[in-house]
Amino acid sequence: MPNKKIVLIAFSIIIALVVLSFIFFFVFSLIFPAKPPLPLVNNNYPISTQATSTVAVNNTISGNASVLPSFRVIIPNILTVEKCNNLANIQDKGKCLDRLTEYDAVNKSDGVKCLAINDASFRDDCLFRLASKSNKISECRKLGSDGLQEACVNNVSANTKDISGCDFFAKVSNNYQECRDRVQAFLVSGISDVPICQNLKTLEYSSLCLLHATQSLADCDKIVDTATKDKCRSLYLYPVANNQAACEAIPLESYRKVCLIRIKSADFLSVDSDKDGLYDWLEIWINTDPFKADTDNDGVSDYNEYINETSPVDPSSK
Ligand SMILES: [Ca+2]
Ligand SMILES: [Ca+2]
Repeated sequence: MPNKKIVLIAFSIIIALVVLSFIFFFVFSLIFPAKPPLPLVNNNYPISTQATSTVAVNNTISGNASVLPSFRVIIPNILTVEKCNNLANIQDKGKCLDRLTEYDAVNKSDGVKCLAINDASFRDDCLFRLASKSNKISECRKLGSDGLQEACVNNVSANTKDISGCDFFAKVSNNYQECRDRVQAFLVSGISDVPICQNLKTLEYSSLCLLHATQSLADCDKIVDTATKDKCRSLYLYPVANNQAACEAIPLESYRKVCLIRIKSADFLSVDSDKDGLYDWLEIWINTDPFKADTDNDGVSDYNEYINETSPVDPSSK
């Protein structure tokens, strides 16, 4: 009997230790959380700093018929084969079943299952997500169109931080440059890398690069070049500014003015002050003037330069 009692006490002590260690790690994670998310991931500029960011940006520009599928299809938990089959409309039923198949294929990394999807956009969506999940350039080549293959390669290269993946593109093409700039933007990890960001030719990646090279607003103050420091401070201050005083404290004029519009506009994400086809939030991100349709005065609008991949801030490029 006493032995049984000892075993019981020992068992209770072990349980107590396990519970205590869980409490300890929970409290520890509250006090020392993992690196906090960058402030960009909010609705003030709808740009994520994750590898899929440009795809989201390209899909948001008005008038730009994007070749990319809505690859972030979220499958509601409530969707079941039975519920799909109960849908009255035959097309809704088909799409519902396709979405379920896609969900299953991505979960199981089953490319053959993707090919069984009837709807072409869901099928491509499925292959795109699988390729991004496997992070293999070879999987990107299975996609149905050049545009999708390119988007996929961009994504995989940025995810794997492997600049050699960009060799997929012809070396003289803008795509090659963009792909490399993108990977660089994800490779940097310190103030000493800021010069790399300054040398990137793809405008949106220079902003992203700067955010990845710094960890906080305080890091911006360590940058020697004044213009880059102001850009850095603006990138951090803009998304969290939610009143007039906070907006007015932003160093760069374009960020400051767009911030003041944002806090007063209920429909800010579709505000295009200079009516050139590029939203204000995007223009500050890519360094063009949101209040001037042709920032570099070369006769070609910012929108056309952005779409044609010439530089909207360099008059010798048009
Ligand atoms: Ca505009
Ligand atoms: Ca121009």
